Amino acid sequence: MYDEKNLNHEMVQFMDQYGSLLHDNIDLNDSQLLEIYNWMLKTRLFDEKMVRMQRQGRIGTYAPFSGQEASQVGSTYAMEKDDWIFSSYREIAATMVHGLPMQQSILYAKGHMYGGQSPDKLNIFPIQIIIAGQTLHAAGCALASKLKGENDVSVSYFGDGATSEGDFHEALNIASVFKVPSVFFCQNNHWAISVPLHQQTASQTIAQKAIAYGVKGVRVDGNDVLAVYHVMKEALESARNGEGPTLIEAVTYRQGPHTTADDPTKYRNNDEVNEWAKKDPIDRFRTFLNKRGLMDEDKQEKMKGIVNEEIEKAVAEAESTDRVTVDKAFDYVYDKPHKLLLEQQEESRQFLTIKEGR
Ligand SMILES: Cc1ncc(C[n+]2csc(CCOP(=O)(O)OP(=O)(O)O)c2C)c(N)n1
Repeated sequence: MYDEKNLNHEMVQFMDQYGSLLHDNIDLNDSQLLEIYNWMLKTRLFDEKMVRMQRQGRIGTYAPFSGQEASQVGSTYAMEKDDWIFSSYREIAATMVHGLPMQQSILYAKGHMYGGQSPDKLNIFPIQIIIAGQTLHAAGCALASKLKGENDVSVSYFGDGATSEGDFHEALNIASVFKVPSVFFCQNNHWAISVPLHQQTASQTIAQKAIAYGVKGVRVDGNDVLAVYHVMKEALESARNGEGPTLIEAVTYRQGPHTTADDPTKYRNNDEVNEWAKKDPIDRFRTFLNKRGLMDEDKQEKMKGIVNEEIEKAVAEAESTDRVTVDKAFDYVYDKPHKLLLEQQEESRQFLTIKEGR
């Protein structure tokens, strides 16, 4: 018999809320620290731009991730190029750090046919909308890598709401039984649309769910980019060493709405939002860098300018990308052409010709 209240998943922290170091064993050099900050700033400005573009009718419904940059950037920065990402709609920062070009995310938000198509040689699966479905894909990919003797790790990103889904439990179970090289990265942003965390689970933490599956569970301050980087590094190493999966719970907060289609003031109160605003991951890391003499206002403004230019360029490229007709969708189902699909493609071409009166 054990006492649920005595389960101990202390939250790993490297920096306090005021950007002061709690550990002196960070193994990142100055240029890496600045690179991480640059990613956080870039993805925040990108996110804000996307929300404005949605309001202008230039993209479709969009799921903002502001507030979750430390979780996403810190974790992906720890990954190797060959590692796989299986993400949902809110993990744009993670996929960008792993190499997905900005304009690809814009094309996706514009509903472009090729928006969900990862460029060749990028180990990033298309965005998953079915909550928790990607955890199974990651477990399967990790099993395949293990059987083939490859050295990569499959990382699935998902929210706290996903842990209420059967897929999440099945994925953890199978990944654990076969000891596959996988990391399950939960961004506990406290809300699944309008459903608060305490209505998703009666467990004290999400990390402790790992115990039931015989895998390692870690709880980390998801607004502390240094802590996230380090716990992720360890989890990846352990997966690569054949020690099986880790479940990471990154405790963070979604500052904006679930998507641009909902109004969070209808379901959560301002006190909560203001409390979390004080824990903003970018402000915290900037204070840390300031204290180290690595950042000041001038540098910050310069960085912002460069990043904004990059974003505008990506937007212009995405907006000038030609639209394609629906028959092109058949080209990307299988690696090699398939008779039945070719028939359907021909049918769709004929349909388009009739519809457009060609
Ligand atoms: C299987 C399934 N059920 C319901 C939905 C509708 N839905 C879209 S987002 C969402 C909430 C997901 O919350 P969470 O997993 O915490 O991720 P977050 O959006 O906070 O990143 C739901 C229920 C869906 N996409 N898939």
